[in-house]
Amino acid sequence: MGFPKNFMWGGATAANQCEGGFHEGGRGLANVDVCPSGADRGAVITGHKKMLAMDAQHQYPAVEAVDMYHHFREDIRLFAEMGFQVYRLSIAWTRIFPNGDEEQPNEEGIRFYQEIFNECKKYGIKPLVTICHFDCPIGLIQKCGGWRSRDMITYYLRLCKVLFTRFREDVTYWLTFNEINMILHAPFLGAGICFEEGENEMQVKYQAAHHELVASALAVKLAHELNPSSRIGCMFAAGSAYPYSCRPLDVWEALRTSQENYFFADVQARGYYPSYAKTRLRAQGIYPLMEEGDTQILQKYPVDFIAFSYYNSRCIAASDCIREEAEGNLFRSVKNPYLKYSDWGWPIDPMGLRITLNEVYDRYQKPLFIVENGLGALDEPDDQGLIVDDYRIDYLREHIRAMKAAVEEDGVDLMGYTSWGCLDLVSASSGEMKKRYGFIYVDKQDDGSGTFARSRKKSFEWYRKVIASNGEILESDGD
Ligand code: BGP
Repeated sequence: MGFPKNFMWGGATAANQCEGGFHEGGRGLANVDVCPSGADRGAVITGHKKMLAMDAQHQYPAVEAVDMYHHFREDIRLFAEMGFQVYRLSIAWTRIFPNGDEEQPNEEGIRFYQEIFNECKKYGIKPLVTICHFDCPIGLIQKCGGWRSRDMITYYLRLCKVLFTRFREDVTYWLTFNEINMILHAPFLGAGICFEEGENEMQVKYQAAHHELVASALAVKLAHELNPSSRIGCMFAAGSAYPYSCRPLDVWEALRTSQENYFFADVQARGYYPSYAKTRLRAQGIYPLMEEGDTQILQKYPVDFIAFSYYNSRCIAASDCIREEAEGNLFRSVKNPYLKYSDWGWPIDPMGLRITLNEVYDRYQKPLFIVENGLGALDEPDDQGLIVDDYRIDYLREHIRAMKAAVEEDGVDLMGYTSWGCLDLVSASSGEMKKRYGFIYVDKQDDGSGTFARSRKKSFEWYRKVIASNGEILESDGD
């Protein structure tokens, strides 16, 4: 049986992590530009260190990133060579509205994305566009404090309207917010929020979440009005929460963690706040302000499909159980003794992808799309200058096998798969270049050196065969 014929294979990037050209084409400054690499990054992305401009003491990796702004033709040609049928990219908000609150968009920014879509079309690649991937204009952070303000809904919808109208013929698949649940873990990155001394952070985060959820529902409405054939999805960072043991307290804690993670998609897919969230928020004294009509908006405009990133599962223990911690996709959890770990300490759990796919599909019964998955690793060229990334091939192969089992044996309705960082780009959590995910190596190093030259890693040819065989050929040559 295998993958359905119309299954979409491809790769994913985000504007701030690959484009660079931060001051070109009339682009304005965004939160993502002022997130430095190094020790302060954590405090900045979590909203605990206010940095709304660049200073001389820090390095800002998004400024140049991997210069896709000037290399996109070459990059898309390479994607086409691998046989991509879909390319997930995001729009840099400040290319379209440099300050965020202009009445008219910046035509140069629109032209840039039009050229990208033209290139994709040339090769028959469908764009899957994230409207907002960790991206908020500094102008709006200064004006209204980012998504803590309800005014953001207006500015966001202004962006959506321009995108849905101007790219009506080019884009069918849209995602409203990347990893919307990241508001809870990296609120400056996810929502442009800087906390004030002594304020109730949970209240601010859930207020911002409410604004994004309403904005997301209104974007669904607008997309369908402007183009009834468009399909619009939510996107959250997934990864099942396993109980550390079968002790009921551990099982309970895992369930609670999992509900916290599903909260956003629950609202976006089902159209209402789940009762566990309402009750628990109230119990903590958190009351997000809602306007009349919000409930109806959420209810009337659920998403068409559910997209998610999957890097790893998480292992959860009750708080009275002290265990060794593991790293993960901005989430921490306890170390799972049954799993291997990446160079960055992230668990590697292909079976967890099958579990997650089943869990998400059971919960929502809507088509799913895996829009991020991959291995961040140190890539060292061999004597011939080739990156022999068998570890990446192993990781992806096992995850694709798990995905295949979910489709073939469990009946999960899966639209496609875009592996993360199909060409090397800046890491979101650490700001490093040396944490590489790509099939395409980019000569750009953490000290800022490098020519931006692109070259094919061993995984490039492997993925080409995977796509050409619609996921049937998964072994690499010589295995
Ligand atoms: C997700 C983000 C991506 C990406 C990925 C890998 O959280 O949506 O932007 O970066 O994780 O994470 P990292 O870059 O931290 O390795």
